[in-house]
Amino acid sequence: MTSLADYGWDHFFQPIQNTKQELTIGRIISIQGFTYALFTGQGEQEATLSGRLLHGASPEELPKVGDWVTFIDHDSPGYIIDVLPRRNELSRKAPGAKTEKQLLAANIDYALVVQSLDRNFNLMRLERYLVQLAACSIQPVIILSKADLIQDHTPYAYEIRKLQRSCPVHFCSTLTGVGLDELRDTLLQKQKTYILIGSSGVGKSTLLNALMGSSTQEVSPVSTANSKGRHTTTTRDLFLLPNGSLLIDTPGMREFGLTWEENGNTDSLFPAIARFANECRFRDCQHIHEKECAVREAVHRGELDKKVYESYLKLVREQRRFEINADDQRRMNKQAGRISREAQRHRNRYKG
Ligand SMILES: Nc1nc2c(ncn2[C@@H]2O[C@H](COP(=O)(O)OP(=O)(O)OP(=O)(O)O)[C@@H](O)[C@H]2O)c(=O)[nH]1
Ligand SMILES: [Mg+2]
Ligand SMILES: [Zn+2]
Repeated sequence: MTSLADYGWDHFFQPIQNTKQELTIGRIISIQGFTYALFTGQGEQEATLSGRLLHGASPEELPKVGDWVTFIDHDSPGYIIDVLPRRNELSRKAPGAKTEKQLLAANIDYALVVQSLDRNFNLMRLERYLVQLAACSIQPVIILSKADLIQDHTPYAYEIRKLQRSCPVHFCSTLTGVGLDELRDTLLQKQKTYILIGSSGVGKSTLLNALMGSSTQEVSPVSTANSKGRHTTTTRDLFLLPNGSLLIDTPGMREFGLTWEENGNTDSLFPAIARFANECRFRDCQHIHEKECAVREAVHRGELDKKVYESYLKLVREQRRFEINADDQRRMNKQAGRISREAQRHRNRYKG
């Protein structure tokens, strides 16, 4: 019998005490509209939202894949009552012009950032993923897929070293089987939750199927990495692998916008910058045009890659823009709330 622990339950998650009703605990494994598939310890079950969640919760508070929830299972489908406090949240800026945070999944131990070794490999896109993951407190593992397409791995490993991050880098191919045993037997741990992220066509679902040992997920019949727009996977789903680890497959992403809020920790999200930043003359150095900036000096000396430095400036600018827009948005929402409350009062007065 599969237990909650097999699905990643541990001492961090505490059921919210509720003496009135008998509540069951489950983990969200997939979402179709307002129907949620849960793993419960008694197997899989369907549930919908309780009225309180349906009408009172913000989009971020609604259950996401990976969430632990309490629910009432007297009826089928059951009713989800509460989302338990999350260990972390994987988010990005919602695609398009709007400044909104979109929550992709919850309670993730590691993100498998997949780039394929055709023309998909892009160091700066990789850095963007790694920065946002660090901001979400999720550890990354870099997966370079379709390793059968190249002869020599060393240039890729060399490029990634420029980011000066300590996360594992793993080459694999589902075609030749290279790297799969190591993934199964050493990298992916039992009862830990992993999420596959990356562009469409890099082979995320093919990799999931290889690890499952079955054709669980539909995969694109042709290699699509270079023809943008084919999105084979359309939902996020959590699977228990035969080796005991938990893996979420996701639709390919075109955009992975940053959403972190500045709280003085910017440099810590960029280890390549942080290495030198302590030596800057000014403690609040932005590393742009200040005198005696150790970061820029490191670029001149060739100890910090120029592209990595420039991507740092670009990502920080993007983050600032997000934060300013998010502030404006909050102010506007508050104002809109006030106006609609006043209008309501007005209407009530006339009614009464
Ligand atoms: N050469 C090669 N092709 C691969 C490998 N793995 C996957 N592919 C091909 O890449 C294509 C896309 O694979 P998918 O698994 O559907 O890609 P995905 O990342 O899940 O794409 P989305 O669901 O759209 O996000 C398929 O045609 C696979 O056959 C590999 O190791 N080597
Ligand atoms: Mg897929
Ligand atoms: Zn500096």
